[in-house]
Amino acid sequence: MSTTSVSGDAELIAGLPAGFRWGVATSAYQIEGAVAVDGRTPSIWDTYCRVPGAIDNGDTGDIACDHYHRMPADVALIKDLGLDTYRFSVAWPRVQPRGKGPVNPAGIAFYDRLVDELLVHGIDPWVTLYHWDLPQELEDTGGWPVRDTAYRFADYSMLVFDALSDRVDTWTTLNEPWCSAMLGYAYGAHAPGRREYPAALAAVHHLLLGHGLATVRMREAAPRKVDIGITLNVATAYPASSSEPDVEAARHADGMGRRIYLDPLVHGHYPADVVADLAAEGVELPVEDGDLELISAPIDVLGVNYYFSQKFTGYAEDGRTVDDAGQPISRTIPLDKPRTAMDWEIVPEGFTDLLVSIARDYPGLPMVITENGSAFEDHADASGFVADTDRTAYFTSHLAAVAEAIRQGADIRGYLAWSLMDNFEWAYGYAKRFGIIRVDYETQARTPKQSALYLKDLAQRHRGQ
Ligand code: IFM
Repeated sequence: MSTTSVSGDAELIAGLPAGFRWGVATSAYQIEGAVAVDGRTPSIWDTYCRVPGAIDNGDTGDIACDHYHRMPADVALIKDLGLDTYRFSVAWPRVQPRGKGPVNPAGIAFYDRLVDELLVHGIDPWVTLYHWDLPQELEDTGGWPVRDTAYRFADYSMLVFDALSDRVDTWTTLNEPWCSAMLGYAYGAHAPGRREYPAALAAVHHLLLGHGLATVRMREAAPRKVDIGITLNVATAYPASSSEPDVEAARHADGMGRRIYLDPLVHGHYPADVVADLAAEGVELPVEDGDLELISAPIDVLGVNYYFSQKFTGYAEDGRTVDDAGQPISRTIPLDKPRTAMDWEIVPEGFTDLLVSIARDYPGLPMVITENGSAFEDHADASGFVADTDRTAYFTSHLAAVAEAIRQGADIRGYLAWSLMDNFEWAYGYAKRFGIIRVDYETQARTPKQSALYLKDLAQRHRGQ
């Protein structure tokens, strides 16, 4: 494990290159609300939120932060924080209801206004095309485990690209395909709540195929130079010891979490060890001729979302190294670090190690941190202000980790904090708060937290240096 040598804000700022982006990120279902407005149809998340027990407290995204109706004021908040980039996602069922047919004029008009509002304030819009809100009708015909969904995604992407690419410079196809595939189809923890391991692996491939199809079509249609990429949630998998089972367990975790995405995207093939692991489980990726050429179409930027890293062991608690099915054990054990309210360990050195390893294994690929942040138990004072020293410290240590990775040679061009404001944290509902701006869900009042003022100050000082 590397140690982070950048300490102190001045040193941290000095370690970030000129032109480094400072921004914030959100996603459509987590903030917009207005789920039945202007022709939007249900997504898999609208459906999943109705499953009893699926979401803490029975919460839904029906209203969320009501951003759909408060968008200009929210953009003004970003402007007040002096941030230069806003990464948001487009709701597929808003723009293309039921996942087929022509663009919905009222739906795309919202994003059209949002882009204009951002540009008026000098903020760069960064569009994510898919942040998990698959139109329900496409799940009804099989969802991501079905190949056709990749083609539907490319068609939808072009509707958005045609409408906004005259003004939007940076495009992310998918946010965190691991979550869509594994949480959605293997573990049943996210919409659509399925627990079908082979289907989840088919989803991995079709998500990547959708990315490739959309990337190629957008590139061909681009009216000018635009940056196109994908965002992955990735982490460092540390072996618990140098014993063979522990090293194997970490290799397996790294393969399933990181290399199964990055190798086809950058090198044009799935990792041989991962393919062998899957074969041992009786699973084959549904690759057809030409798929890997599409998936490895060149990208301009890799979005990295980082929250925590983990340690892996190849031993079960009783010391066995295989499970009842004869498969090798790979399970996490604590690193013994402090934790956030998500119960995620705080491992900034894992961030440095991750970024340096990506730079080493996939050279020539510029990176932007498209999400990084933390949930803590916030306590607001009477005015709504939260003195979130814990979240602020998380930002300091993780920005220092980024600066350290840059010092070690990684090409990292920006940092977008997750998230602009408290929002719907998927299966946790509104119980977990990641925002740098507090949202009072009773009144929808927004109040910048201490961490927001901290990031504002850092960005300002970095620009002024
Ligand atoms: O809220 C999510 C986001 O939608 C995707 N990345 C991780 C965040 C925190 O869990």
